[in-house]
Amino acid sequence: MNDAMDVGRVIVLGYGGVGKTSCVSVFSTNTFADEYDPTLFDEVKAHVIVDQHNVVLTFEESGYQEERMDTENRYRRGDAFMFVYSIPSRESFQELNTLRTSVLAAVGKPTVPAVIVGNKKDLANDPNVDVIQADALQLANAWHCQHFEVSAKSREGIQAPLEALATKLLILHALMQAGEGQRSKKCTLL
Ligand SMILES: Nc1nc2c(ncn2[C@@H]2O[C@H](COP(=O)(O)OP(=O)(O)O)[C@@H](O)[C@H]2O)c(=O)[nH]1
Ligand SMILES: [Mg+2]
Repeated sequence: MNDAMDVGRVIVLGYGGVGKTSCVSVFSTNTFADEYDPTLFDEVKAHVIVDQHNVVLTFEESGYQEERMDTENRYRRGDAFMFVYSIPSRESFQELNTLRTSVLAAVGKPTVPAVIVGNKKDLANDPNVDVIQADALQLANAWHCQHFEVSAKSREGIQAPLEALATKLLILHALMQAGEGQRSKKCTLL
């Protein structure tokens, strides 16, 4: 197996308690804790194989308890964004638009590479389930990104957003390297 290729950094956003830490913990070490620890995790690396490439992604969790400047700097470090809501919480879903608007304002771009993840699918049969898939698909359509429903707890569907992010970043990484190659070729020619 070739050495792992570091393809970039994913910022994980969403309401407190939706399962940001849990999803990344499953991505990274396939571990899940029932206890809720509201502190943000430090950066976490996850390995995945896409297209026979051994890829490593770095995840960073964004939360509400940090200063605005810290949050903005965090957003600017991101190569891609994972927006997480909890399927049983309409409020956590509605929050995503506000979060994306803050990201776009911080990075000063009209769009960013992103995925939307609805977590806690294992609770989708609860009578108080609130986010229907059609609404989430509509949002993903508006943002031109992929949407996944997962359960960090049962692991259902959890690999798909990781692979989608890795594929996206691998392509961006390759494009960037090709761009740099072109530039350095021009330099030597000049
Ligand atoms: N039932 C269920 N609980 C989950 C799932 N993912 C996370 N949790 C629980 O939800 C709580 C908050 O999760 P956490 O990852 O810390 O949320 P964060 O604040 O977004 O990082 C914890 O008690 C987790 O055990 C899931 O897929 N299903
Ligand atoms: Mg957390």
